[in-house]
Amino acid sequence: MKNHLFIAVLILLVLSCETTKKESTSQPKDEYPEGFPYGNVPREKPNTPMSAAFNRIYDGSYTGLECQSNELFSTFKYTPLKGLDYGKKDGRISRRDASKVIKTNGKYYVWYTHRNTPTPPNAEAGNDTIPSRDWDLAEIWYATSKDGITWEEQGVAVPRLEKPYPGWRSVSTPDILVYKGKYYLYYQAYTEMPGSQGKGDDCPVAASVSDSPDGPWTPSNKVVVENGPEGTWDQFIIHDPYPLVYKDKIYLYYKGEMGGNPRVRAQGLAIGEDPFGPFKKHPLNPVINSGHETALFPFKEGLAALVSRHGLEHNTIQYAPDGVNFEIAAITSLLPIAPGAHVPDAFTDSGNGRGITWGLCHFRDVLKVGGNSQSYSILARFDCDLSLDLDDPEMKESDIFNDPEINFKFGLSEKQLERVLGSE
Ligand code: AAL
Repeated sequence: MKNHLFIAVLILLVLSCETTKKESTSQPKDEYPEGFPYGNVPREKPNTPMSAAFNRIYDGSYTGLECQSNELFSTFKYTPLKGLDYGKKDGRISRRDASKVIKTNGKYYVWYTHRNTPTPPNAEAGNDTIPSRDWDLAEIWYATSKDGITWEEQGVAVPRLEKPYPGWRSVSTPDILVYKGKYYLYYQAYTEMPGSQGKGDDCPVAASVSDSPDGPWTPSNKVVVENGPEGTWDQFIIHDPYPLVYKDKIYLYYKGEMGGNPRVRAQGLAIGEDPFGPFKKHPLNPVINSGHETALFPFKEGLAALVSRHGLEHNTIQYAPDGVNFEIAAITSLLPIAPGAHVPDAFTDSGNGRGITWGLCHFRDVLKVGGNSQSYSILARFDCDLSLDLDDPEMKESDIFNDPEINFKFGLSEKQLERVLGSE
């Protein structure tokens, strides 16, 4: 009995010390009479003076009070695909820039840039048979899958077109639209070698239509999303066409490059009612100030976007309640490159978008030879929790513990080492 009493007294003493310790570390009462509350981030904005940082949590554009409760925050996990053959893995066969993944006929379908050339890409030596870029002299191929990991390549969907039609040099970077019972593939349609005559990766967008996801595909044989007029932000480049059905129309997002050194990439929006156009570019273009290949998906009444790689707001997930005025909803890392998300409600225009949990992406420059124009790319799968219908706490972890060797692989360049060692 005495022992139990002694233990109880001891516990009470410890607890009272703990409380005293916590109180002693909180703000002095006279500065914040109420003090910023202890515990997780309060659900309601506290009635106390707050810093810009904490005001931002409540009044900013984030869609959650912390990572765990932010439906538009996720980390990303990657899985290699099975079933796709890259030959001798010497840069001659490449797959990249996957479309959105759709499910039909009881299986998943994906379309992508497929290149199979006698040599790897060579920016200086490109010609009628040597590709100047990883996506030059390419076709649109497709594959199907039961589980999104093992894929069966079905072959070509859209080959290079005949001259002089747009896409005779190369067709790449496809995306899919299912609209009024038909299937449409949009793609970058090259009429000259990327990078030729000192130009950039210049191209417009064309499209093809089919009654079936398995084809045959009939080309538009015309440009569907035009380059902008001279002197405008998208005068040379219309990349990464990405159609959704939203507000009863086709909302086709795309990447433009605004020039500059390094180039500034931004995302534009063109809206149409006929899949082969005309598409009217939004007067507020560009609508996203960063990113590169940008996957978007319906979320609640608006649209969300995975904004990766480039720009002031790279590595963010953004949200526009109107599909036009995007704000930062979350900051993340390890975003997929060239994501082709599985977006079950991409074309349903439900007004209550549910979000995404996986898709395909690519890893480029696999040979690590020069830039990505000297090598090849592989497709891979990404998983995440950006869905209102999934609750996967592991995907809400922001703290990534990589094997240190991964970080050491991205060590200082020779030039940096010289600077650091002061021997410059
Ligand atoms: C991709 C996309 C477009 C570019 C090139 C191939 O990531 O942005 O398609 O043209 O790179």
